[in-house]
Parts: sequence; C-alpha cells; structure tokens
Amino acid sequence: MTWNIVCDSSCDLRMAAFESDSIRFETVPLRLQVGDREFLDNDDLVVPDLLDAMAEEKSASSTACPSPAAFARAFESGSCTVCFTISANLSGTYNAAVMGRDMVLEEHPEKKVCVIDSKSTAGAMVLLVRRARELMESAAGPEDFDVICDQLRLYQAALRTCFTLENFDNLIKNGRMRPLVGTLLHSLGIHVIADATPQGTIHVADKARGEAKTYKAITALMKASKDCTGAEVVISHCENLPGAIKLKQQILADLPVKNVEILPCRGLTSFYAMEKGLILGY
Ligand code: X90
Repeated sequence: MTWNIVCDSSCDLRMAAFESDSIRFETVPLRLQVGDREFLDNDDLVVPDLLDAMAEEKSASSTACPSPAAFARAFESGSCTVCFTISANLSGTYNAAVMGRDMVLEEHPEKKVCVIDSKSTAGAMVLLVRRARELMESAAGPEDFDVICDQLRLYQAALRTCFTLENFDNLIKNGRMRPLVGTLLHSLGIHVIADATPQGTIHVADKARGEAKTYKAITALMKASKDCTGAEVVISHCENLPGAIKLKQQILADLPVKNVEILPCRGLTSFYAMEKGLILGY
C-alpha cells in the first residue's frame, strides 16, 4: 500500500525537496510556451533561463495544463492518492486531473484517488501537501483515506492567498485577470496587491506606494482576511529574496503567525508572477 501525493507544478515545492520515507510525492508539469521555445516545468527547469527567454521574446507566450494521461500515470503509482491542483477557475489542470482519475479508476477500481481544487496555487498548495503528508504519516491505514480527504478540504477552505507583482502582463494577456485601469497601470512606484476569492479567481484588493507601505498593506490584508494566530505562511518569490525577507519581517512584526517560510517560485508561478513577484499562502 502506497500513500501518494500528487500536484501540478504550480505548487512551489520541488519534488526533490519533499521528505518522507513512507509517502510518494510527484508533481505533474505544466508546459510553458515562450515564442517557439517550450519549457517543461519540472525540477530541471532553470527559472533564470525562463525569465531571460521571456524578456527576449516579443511574441505571445502562454502556458498549457498537463494531459489527463500525465495525471493518470502519477495516480497509478500509488494505492491511495490525494491530488491538489491550481484553481479550476484559472486553468484546465483540475479537469485534466479529474479525467486522469476516471481513467485510473476504470482500470483499477481498487485504487483511491481524491482530487482537490486548491482554489489557489503556489504556497497554499505547499501547505496542503505538507498537511496531507502529516495526516498520511499518522494514519492507521487506507481506511482513514476518506477522513483525510475531508480534513484536507476543510484546510483548503481555511487557506488564504494574496500577492503583489511588479508586472501583471502575463496574467492579463493570458486572460487570467481583468486589465488594470488608469492610475494603477501608469503610476510609478504604485504596487498592486491582489488576492484570491473563495472561488479561486483573482481580485485586486489594494494598492500602496513604495516597498515598505506595500508590505504593511499586505499584513493588514492578511489580518482582515482571517485570524492568523498560529498560521503557517509560505512566501514564494520570483527572483526577489530580499523582498521576501522584508515581507517576512513585516509579517512577524505585525501578526501572531507560527512561522514564515520562503521558497523560490518554480516555472509556472514564475511565468505569471514575473520578476520580483511575491505570492503568499497562509
Ligand atoms: O492552464 C494553464 O495554462 C495555467 C494557467 C495559470 C494561470 C494563473 C497562474 C497565476 C500564478 C500569481 C498568483 C495568483 C494567485 C491567485 C489564486 C487564485 C501566479
């Protein structure tokens, strides 16, 4: 019997960074198309190479979700699988995973596969993976599968996501977010802060001028969004470790969170967050 955690590559946890003796972990890569170059978002992807290609490329760039067969292959490798995907309102990935589950269950009805829409991406998915690992490690056996899935759905609903980017071009050009209007678009030094709605769509929440005020506005937004007492926070950054460290310090100063972890964005989140982007899951 193998416990199996699968997620798409928008989860900013590299496969090599997952630690467990008893649980298998796999990320299924999305594909990133930059001009006529295609990048597969796996552990081998070098994010600075992707960003260089994006900076050089003038024609449209896009991304594509994994195939149902790619998910089916990942699900076949375990007996009890929990799969987390990027928000179904942002990507076809969730539907591909559900189709992959149906393919596997047709061949192997004895297997268990639960696909959960994270209604988010990035750090929130890292937190879901970690919680799944803890629950699986303390489970008695496969009979605990349904309870574990219920607990993960509750945890998903309690998680929040917000982010600030220097550049919203790829999100807007690829239709994942409505264009920014007027002053937001043109004022130098204005930082837009956005968050995830409960449905997993993107919402422009606030704006602030300058770095320090932006981080304060983020902690105010976090405070208003839920009781952050004891919360675990994951900051994903796209080539912006100094910004992530300053944001972490602001969070620790303003909120009673348990801890703040900083991770570099993998490929998919780098493609959309673009250089200097910061994404928080908590
Ligand atoms: O199917 C595909 O090609 C993938 C499409 C992904 C689209 C958006 C990814 C955005 C990641 C910004 C953080 C957004 C958090 C919002 C949660 C609702 C980077």
